[in-house]
Amino acid sequence: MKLHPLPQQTLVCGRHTLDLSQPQVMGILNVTPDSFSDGGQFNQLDAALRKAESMLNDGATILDIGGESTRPNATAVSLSEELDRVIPLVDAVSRRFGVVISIDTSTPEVFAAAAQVGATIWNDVRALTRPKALEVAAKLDLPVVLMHMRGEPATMNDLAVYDDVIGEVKNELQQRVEAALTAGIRRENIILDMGFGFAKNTAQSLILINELWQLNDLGFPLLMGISRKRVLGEILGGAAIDERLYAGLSAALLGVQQGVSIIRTHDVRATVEMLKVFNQLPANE
Ligand code: 7PJ
Repeated sequence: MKLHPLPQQTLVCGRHTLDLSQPQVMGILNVTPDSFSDGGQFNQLDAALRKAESMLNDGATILDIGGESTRPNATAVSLSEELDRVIPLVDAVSRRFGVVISIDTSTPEVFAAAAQVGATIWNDVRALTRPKALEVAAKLDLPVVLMHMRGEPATMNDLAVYDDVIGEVKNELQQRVEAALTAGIRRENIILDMGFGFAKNTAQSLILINELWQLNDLGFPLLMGISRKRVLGEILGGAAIDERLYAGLSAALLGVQQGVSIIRTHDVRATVEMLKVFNQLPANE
């Protein structure tokens, strides 16, 4: 049961091509100081590389590397700090593994430097709104993920006011698409994301889960990131982060049934197994 046809079957990411005729799994590789907190720089890089390898063995085809926390109360990282966290890891992953690397950043200097050492997707929760972001993305000519958010992580929760969640998310994404196209970003390079956890409360997230198929009207591949997020904890009546796996898989399955092409997740193996059920349905083979 695939409810929606895809706008495009492949995504060219520099020297790699992703097949979007079946949903792809993007494994999350965070390098914020709290993610691998067992000591010195080498240990951190080594731990991150082992994590990368295990996610690839589990079936991830994209690794999403991020050095900036977007939690509502997170402290901002400086450019040099973000570069120090991200670039050595991108370089090492790119040399060691033939995988598509996306960078979760809003800072054009960070993505440009990462692209130099092998990153090929720019994943931006701020949808290329920072100065020079559109221009740099157009010049690099690599895929970009434009995610829906309102305001900044520090203010976004106050902006979670909608008359029509899906309609407004769709319109606001469409505005970012237009900005991107105007800046010279090619249509084939655009991926859209409804932005779970960013300026949406639980009730609004449930409406989004139910109606995200409507975003296919925009004509771009969709990415969904709901793994371990607070909304799942709230749906479950107060589940801790490590108790949200099954709820996250359920939401992701509802997403792929409605046309989502890329699932961003911490739990690669479980997600890949879940997708085997979906992929082996006669209509999806
Ligand atoms: C997302 C993201 C998401 C995209 C984060 C977390 C918060 N990028 N980066 N979509 N979330 N494209 O993983 O809990 O939903 S950071």
